[in-house]
Amino acid sequence: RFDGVTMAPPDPILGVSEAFRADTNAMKLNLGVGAYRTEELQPYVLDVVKKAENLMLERGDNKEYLPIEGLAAFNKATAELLFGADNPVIKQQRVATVQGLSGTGSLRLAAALIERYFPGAKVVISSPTWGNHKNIFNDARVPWSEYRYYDPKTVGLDFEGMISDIKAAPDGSFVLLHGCAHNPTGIDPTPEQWEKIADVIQEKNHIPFFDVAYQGFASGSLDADAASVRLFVARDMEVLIAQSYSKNLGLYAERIGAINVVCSSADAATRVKSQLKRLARPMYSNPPVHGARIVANVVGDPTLFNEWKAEMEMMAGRIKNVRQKLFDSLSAKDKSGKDWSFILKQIGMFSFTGLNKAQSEHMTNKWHVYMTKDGRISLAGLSLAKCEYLADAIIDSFHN
Ligand code: PLP
Ligand code: TYF
Repeated sequence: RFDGVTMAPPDPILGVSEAFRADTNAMKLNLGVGAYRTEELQPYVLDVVKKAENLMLERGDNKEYLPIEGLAAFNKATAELLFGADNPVIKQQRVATVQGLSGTGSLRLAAALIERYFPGAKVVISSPTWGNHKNIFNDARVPWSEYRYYDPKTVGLDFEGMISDIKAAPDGSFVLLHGCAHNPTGIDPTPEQWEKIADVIQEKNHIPFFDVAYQGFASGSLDADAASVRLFVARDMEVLIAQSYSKNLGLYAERIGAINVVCSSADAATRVKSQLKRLARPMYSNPPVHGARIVANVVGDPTLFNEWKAEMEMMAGRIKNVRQKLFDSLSAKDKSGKDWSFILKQIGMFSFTGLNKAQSEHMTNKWHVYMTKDGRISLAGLSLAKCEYLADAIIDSFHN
């Protein structure tokens, strides 16, 4: 009976927030979870979100069930944001788009599709990757293995390793790629490297599977951050893409995202969509409406859309400023001659510091700086005012 149930380990990312909440020290700093904070380190609700919510109240929108595939206006908007409204795949109706429970739920639905229609097919994921990827494929019973990605020696991309591991994967594997702002490393391939990755994936008959959790949040430009996905789509490949609005619209708790499957014909897209709906029905039946309406309203209204872009630039800009200040503080304080420029090369919400587990623990135990044990820090949870303190803590972690 339930007596026999064993204790589950805490989540390596969300467990950090739990430990942070329990710490009473005034200097404590939560750089664990990837969630945007203001310079005052407070959560931030975007103005455009509040405006969209006001519109929804004024209109008296109801709470009826959505169709299984989600809100039509959202599905249209989300595909257009991802591919660009003029993309031929949209005109040719070759994309099956289904609203999902944010990025995680959309990935999980895609995993269920792979398990059912590609039995035995493997997903290859980067080493390292967002920790939840492994949980998702394990629970969906989809076999996975890793390809090399991060090179600790250069604190950069192990491009040769990546290419040779993707080549070595069985033909027809799914290759999981982060669309932009790779989590946790903050290291993305260059446009030339993306082309070579696409070459190998095509050669091997693999299927690219994108996780797009940071569109617009990495560079501040929605189009630039979708360039990797669009490059594959332009090659007429079949592509799988999971999207999330947690970060770029700050809708973390609304659970809004989508799964898109680019197919070779409109007919195939219709069939794939029918199967995605069939998978969703017994899992959660239909998705929540609130976040979908917010996205549809923001993207569908030119004024709100422009305001959103400005707020995204503001958020991305604040993170860049903090990144610069942390680099400056470390370079000024550190007498060891270590080159900290990798911090400036990384993009997105995180910095992969190269600190090991013992150093991460020292940061937490002595300095009350909470971070994941892999050495990742969320710069979105850092303020300019706290950069010097963090630099002192990081340098101190090398002397213990
Ligand atoms: N994928 C990556 C790489 C992420 O970093 C995240 C969130 O941190 C997600 C997916 C999913 O987040 P959510 O389920 O909130 O959309
Ligand atoms: O910080 C990260 O990498 C994410 C954050 O349901 C997160 O793990 C937290 C909760 C959740 C999805 C993502």
